[in-house]
Amino acid sequence: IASRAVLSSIDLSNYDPEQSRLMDERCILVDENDRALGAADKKTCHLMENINKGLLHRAFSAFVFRPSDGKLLLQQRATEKITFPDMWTNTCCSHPLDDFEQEKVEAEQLGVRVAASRKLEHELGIPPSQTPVDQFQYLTRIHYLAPSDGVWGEHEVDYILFLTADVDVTPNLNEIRDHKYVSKDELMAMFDDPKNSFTPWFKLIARDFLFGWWDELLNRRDANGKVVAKSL
Ligand code: DMA
Ligand code: MN
Repeated sequence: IASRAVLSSIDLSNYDPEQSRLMDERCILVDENDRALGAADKKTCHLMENINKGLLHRAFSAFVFRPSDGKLLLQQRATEKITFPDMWTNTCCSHPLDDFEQEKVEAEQLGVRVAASRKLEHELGIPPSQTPVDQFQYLTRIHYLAPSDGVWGEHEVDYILFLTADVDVTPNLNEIRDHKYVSKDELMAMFDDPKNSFTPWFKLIARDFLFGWWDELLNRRDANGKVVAKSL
């Protein structure tokens, strides 16, 4: 598959320079069974031209819940993002990179956990000490394809990771415009308001996994009423 990907002539100079630079990161290419096949730069992986030929890469979607009230931390993607700008989405999404040995480790989903901790710091400024890799609860992996605009899109095997933790947020404004904590009802109201737009993967994961899991999470509290994180 990788050999058929085009080295595209798409010019990134009209995009934000930092986001253009990040297009040089190297994603892990996988087959439909999530078997690693090699690597390709993020730009190549996210061009619909290549996605339409079957190019698929590994990703994660992290969801951080606040222990005191079980609210979910959302982010609104920055206008500078090349794919899916300005959309509301789960706490943090990105890719384990071929650039880092640790992020290629598949046992216990270590690679995606390490990548999640790294990107929670990069995008939201959350100290890695607040996102220990063994605290993430791995739910499942989903294979999905979603166009962003005519040129860009996503085609991923996406690992869903939940974390219940108190975190200190210092937004990286090149990555996120806004962030907020929402309850399940508040999120449903956001979904119902046509003024808001959401990433396709967040809508999908919310529908299929999040809402059911959220009820269970809220039922697991300690003697002080704090939400308790437990393995599934
Ligand atoms: C990519 O997210 C990953 C998923 C699951 C869609 P992203 O576009 O936020 O990643 P990055 O910020 O690293 O480009
Ligand atoms: Mn991707």
